[in-house]
Amino acid sequence: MVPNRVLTGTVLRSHAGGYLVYQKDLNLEFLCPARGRLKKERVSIFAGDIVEISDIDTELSQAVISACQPRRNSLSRPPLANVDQVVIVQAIHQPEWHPLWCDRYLVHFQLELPDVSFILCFNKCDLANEDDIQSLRNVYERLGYKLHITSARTGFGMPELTDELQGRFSIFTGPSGVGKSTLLNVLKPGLNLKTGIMENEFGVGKHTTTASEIYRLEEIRGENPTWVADTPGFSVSELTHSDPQNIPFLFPEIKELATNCKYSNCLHLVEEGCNVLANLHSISKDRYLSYMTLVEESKERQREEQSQSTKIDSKVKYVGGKDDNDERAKKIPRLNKRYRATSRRLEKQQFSPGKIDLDSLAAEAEE
Ligand SMILES: Nc1nc2c(ncn2[C@@H]2O[C@H](COP(=O)(O)OP(=O)(O)O)[C@@H](O)[C@H]2O)c(=O)[nH]1
Ligand SMILES: [Mg+2]
Ligand SMILES: [Zn+2]
Repeated sequence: MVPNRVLTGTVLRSHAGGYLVYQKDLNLEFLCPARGRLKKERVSIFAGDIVEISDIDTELSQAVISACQPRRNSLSRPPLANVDQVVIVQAIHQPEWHPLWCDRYLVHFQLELPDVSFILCFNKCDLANEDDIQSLRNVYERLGYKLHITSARTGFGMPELTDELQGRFSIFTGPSGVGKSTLLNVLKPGLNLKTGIMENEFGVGKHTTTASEIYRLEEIRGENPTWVADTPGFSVSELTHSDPQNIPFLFPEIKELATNCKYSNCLHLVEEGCNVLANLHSISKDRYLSYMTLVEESKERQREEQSQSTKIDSKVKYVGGKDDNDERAKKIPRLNKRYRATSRRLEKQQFSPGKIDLDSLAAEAEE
C-alpha cells in the first residue's frame, strides 16, 4: 500500500464499475473506481485519458482515480482520448475498395481530430496486383498522405506499420471487414479480437454497445508506450457533417486550387469562373466525385438541422404585409414544404448538374 503517493496512469477501459489503469513506472495495471467527487461532478473518463491515481495498493492491484487530466483531443464515438494518429484501414479487394469510403473516413477524422497524423493502410495486398497498388499510390501519395500496404494474412508490410506506431496512440478505423481486428491481432500476439464479424450495412447493431479499449504493444524502441485501439465501422450518417464550407479545406488538391478562386465562399461546384472547376483536369476524377458527394451530403445535413431548429417555421404566412399588425397583410396557410416552389435564391445555390457532366465523369472514374 502506498497511500500518500499520487501517480499518473493511462485508462485502458472501464471495468466493473471502475476503470483499468496502466501505470508506466510500476509497469502494473490497477483496477480503480473514480472518487465520489468525480462521479458527482459527472466527469467523463475515456480510454486514453491520463488520470491521477492514489491509494495505490500494488498487492491487490487497486487504486482510486482522484483526477482526470485535460485531454489533448477526444473522439465521441467510440469514446477515446488523447489520440496521436489515425490509421484508416481499407481492403483493396474483399470488400472492394471504394474511393468515396476512403475519402469519407479521411474527411470525418480530419474534422474530428484535426491535430493528429494520418496513415492510409491498404490491407489484403495478398489479393491485389501491382497495378491496383500503384494507382492508389498515384492518387494518395501525391496528395501527401502516408501509405502502408499490408497483408495481415502474409505479414507483408507489418514491420513497417509496427515501426510507424511506436511510442504513440493510434486508432484503427475503416469500413467493416477490411481487416482492422486481424491487423491488431498480428500486432499484438495473444490479443484475440474477434474477426470476420460483419456489422450490418447501416453500421447499427452489435458494435454500438462495444466498450472502447486501448491495447499496449510491446515497445521495440523508445520509452513511450505504444497504444492502439480498434473501432467499429461507421454508417454514412455517422460520417456526415453539417458544415459544407469545411470540406474544401480537407481535400489538399482542392484547397490549393481554391486559394486562387475569385469567390470567397465558393464550394467549387457550379460557379462560373471558379478556379477549381477551371482546373478539374489536374485532379483525380474520383477525388472530385468524392468531394462533390461529400459537399452535397453535408449541405443536405445542414438543411435538415436548420429545418429542425426552425420547426416553429410557422404554419401560416403573411401576404402583402409584414404581420398581424399590418393592415395590408393577408394571412394564408403555408403550403407543405414539398408543394412549395423553390425560391429563386435557393434554386441558384442548389447544385446544377448541367455545368459539369456528372454522368461522364462517373463513367470515366469507373473505368
Ligand atoms: N486475404 C486476406 N484476408 C484478410 C486479411 N486481413 C484480414 N482478412 C480477413 O478479412 C476478414 C475480416 O477481417 P476483420 O479483421 O474481422 O475485419 P474488420 O471488420 O475490419 O475488423 C476476416 O475473415 C479476415 O480473416 C489479409 O491481409 N488478407
Ligand atoms: Mg473488427
Ligand atoms: Zn471555386
